Amino acid sequence: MARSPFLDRLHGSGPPLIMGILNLTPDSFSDGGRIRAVEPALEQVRAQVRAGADLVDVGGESTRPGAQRVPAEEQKRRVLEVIRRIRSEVSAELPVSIDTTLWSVAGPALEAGADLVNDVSAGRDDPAMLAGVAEAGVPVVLMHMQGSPQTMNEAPRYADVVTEVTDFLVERARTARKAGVGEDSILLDPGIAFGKAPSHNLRLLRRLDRITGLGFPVLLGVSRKQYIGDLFPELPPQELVPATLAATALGVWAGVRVLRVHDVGPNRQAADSVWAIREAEEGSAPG
Ligand code: HH2
Repeated sequence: MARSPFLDRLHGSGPPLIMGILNLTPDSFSDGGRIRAVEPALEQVRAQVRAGADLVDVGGESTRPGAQRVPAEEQKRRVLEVIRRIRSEVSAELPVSIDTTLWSVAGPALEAGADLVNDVSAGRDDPAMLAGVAEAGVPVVLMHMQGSPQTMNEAPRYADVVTEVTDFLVERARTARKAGVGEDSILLDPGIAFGKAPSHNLRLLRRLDRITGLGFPVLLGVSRKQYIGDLFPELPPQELVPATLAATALGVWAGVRVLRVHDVGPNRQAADSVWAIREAEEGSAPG
C-alpha cells in the first residue's frame, strides 16, 4: 500500500511539521476554551494554515490537570462537525489529527475525515483503540503520562524520569506493533507536563535525544505549558510564547519531527531556523 503524503513528510528529510492546536473544549487551560462554535473553529484552522501549519489536532476533551472526563457522545458532538467542515471548506488535503483516548470517538472522527489519532493514554485508556487504529491503517501518537489528568500532577514520582519515560514508550510501541499498527505509523511523545513535576519536564527536555534516538518520529507538546509557567509564575499561558519557542528550538535540535503548538507562525519560524542550522552543521556545503 502506498504511504500517505503525511507519512512521507513525517519520515522524510524535510523540516519538522507544525501541528496547530484546535481545542473544542470549554475548559482548556491555555486558550481559555474560546473556540467552541464551528465557524470560529474553521477560521482558526484557516489562520493556522496561512501561518504555516502542516496539520491540525482537533480535541473535544481537555487534559489539563484536574479536568473532568468528557463522555464519548459529547466529544463527538464537539469534534465531528468541525472535522467534516475542515475537509469540505478548508482543505481536502490538510492532515487532521483527533485528540482522544477513546476508539468510540476516534473511529467516527476518522470516518468524518481525520487522518491520524493522538492518544495521550498511548492505548491504555481504551482496549479497543490500538486494534481500531491498526484496522483503519492510520498513524497514532503514543504519549507518556503518569496517572490520569484528574490526579497526575498531585505527586509525580520517578527514580529516573528519562529512563522510565523512554522504557514506557518502547513498551507502548511494542504493544501497538503487536496490535497490528504499522512500524512507520507510530509516533512517540514524552508527554511534557503529564504527571511530571517541573524538574521532570526540564530533565526530559534536556535529554530528548534519548527519545528521538529510539527510531520513531517524536511529537513534542510544550506550547504555553506550566513547566515554563513555574519559571515565570506571574505570566498567563498566552504570554509564554517566547519560552515555548525556546523549547521548540531544543526539540528541533534533538530531532523532533512534529511540534504541537497554539502559536503556529512563531513556532514555524523558530523550527525552520533551527532546522536550517542543524542541516548546515551536518552537511558539507563549501564555504
Ligand atoms: N498536550 C495537551 C493535549 N494533548 N497531545 C500530545 N500528543 N502531546 C501533548 O503534549 C499534549 C496533547 C495539553 O495541552 P492543551 O491542548 O493546550 O490543553 P488542553 O488539554 O486543556 O486542551
